[in-house]
Amino acid sequence: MKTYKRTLVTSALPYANGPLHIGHLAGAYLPSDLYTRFQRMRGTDIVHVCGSDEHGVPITIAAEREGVTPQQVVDRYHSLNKRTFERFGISFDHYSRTSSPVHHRTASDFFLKLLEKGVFKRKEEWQLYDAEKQMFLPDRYVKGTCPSCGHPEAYGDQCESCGTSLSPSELIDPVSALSGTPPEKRRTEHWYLPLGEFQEKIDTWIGSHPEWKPNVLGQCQSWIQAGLSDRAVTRDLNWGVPVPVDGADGKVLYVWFDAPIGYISATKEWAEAAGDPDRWKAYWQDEQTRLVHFIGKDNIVFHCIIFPAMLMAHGGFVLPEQVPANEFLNLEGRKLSTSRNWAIWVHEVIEETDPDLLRYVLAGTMPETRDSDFSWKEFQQRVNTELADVLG
Ligand code: B3M
Ligand code: ZN
Repeated sequence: MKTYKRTLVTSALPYANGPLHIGHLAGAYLPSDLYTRFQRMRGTDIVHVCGSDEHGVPITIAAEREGVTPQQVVDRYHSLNKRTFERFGISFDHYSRTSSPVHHRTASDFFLKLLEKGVFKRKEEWQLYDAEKQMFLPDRYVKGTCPSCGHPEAYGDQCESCGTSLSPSELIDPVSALSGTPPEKRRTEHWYLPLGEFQEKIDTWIGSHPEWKPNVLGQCQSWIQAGLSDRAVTRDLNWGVPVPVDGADGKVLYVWFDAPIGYISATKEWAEAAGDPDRWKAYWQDEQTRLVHFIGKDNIVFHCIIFPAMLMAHGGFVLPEQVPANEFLNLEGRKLSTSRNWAIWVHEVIEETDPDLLRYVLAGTMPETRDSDFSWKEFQQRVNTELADVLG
């Protein structure tokens, strides 16, 4: 068995577009915290990093909806979520944010390194453009009639009524969600990561991890069997890490390109704060580091295929040793939903309940192998019988 000198734990960077709910906790942050606390007690050299994911369409949509700037959105939710984690007892060694200067530099340099190595393909393509707002429209910004169920308000990436995943060109009578006008098509250019070229390496590497959870391996294998293809790593958007190339005005790195690099930036900031700026390197570049990504199941492909391919393309980095992804937690038998306001908000519930009670119950009902359910009835029962009666 391989021996390790140190462990780096990362927890998925939550989007700073809303407050945290108990599904976030049960999916990634409570398991990562339990693991880290246990390893610390055993004397393991371990660092746990996280931070706010502050880029991409999830943020600009929230800003649009609330009628404020993206900066105001991320400032508000970054501080709220950081404080909520602290009060809930999630013991990160560092909680960063992707708008930080260290991150912008790290993500730019990473992109430039791949550019220099000739990794990317450049492709010209047609994209929908809102002439009134003078901007290209990401999938979510296009609305129209669903070709599958006829729902009149389907989005360019998905119909929320029937769940079909779509591309904007499939929508019937598409309009811009921003101006309501029909979009036109314009030429644009983007950088692509040719994932297909990494297919064999990724396949062999994942094959060397039969110990990964079946839900994780299952998703990876279905992606690999379908064949990996080129993925655009830039977007026409004015919110994000600017593409660090002359003539790329109005283009930013795709949020799923920059966000995982946020783990590296967070480790750099941690090292700097610890007074040893170069110390991050041991955690990312030394073979004897065990890298562990705690995530929810919707993030599996990014952490098990795309980010590892980026790390392989760059060279000099360790790859994840474990990616313990959890399934989803439901609430009283229904899917948690921020937009339908079906959630228990962590910052609210800890005003009324001792966080340790919630930690205890969530730890016992965590969706480790399949979706699980949280109910107040079960919370009451477990607290009364297991904690008050048995432990008490
Ligand atoms: N912010 C997605 C999510 O919250 C994304 C995770 C990034 S981890 C690098 O589900
Ligand atoms: Zn539909």
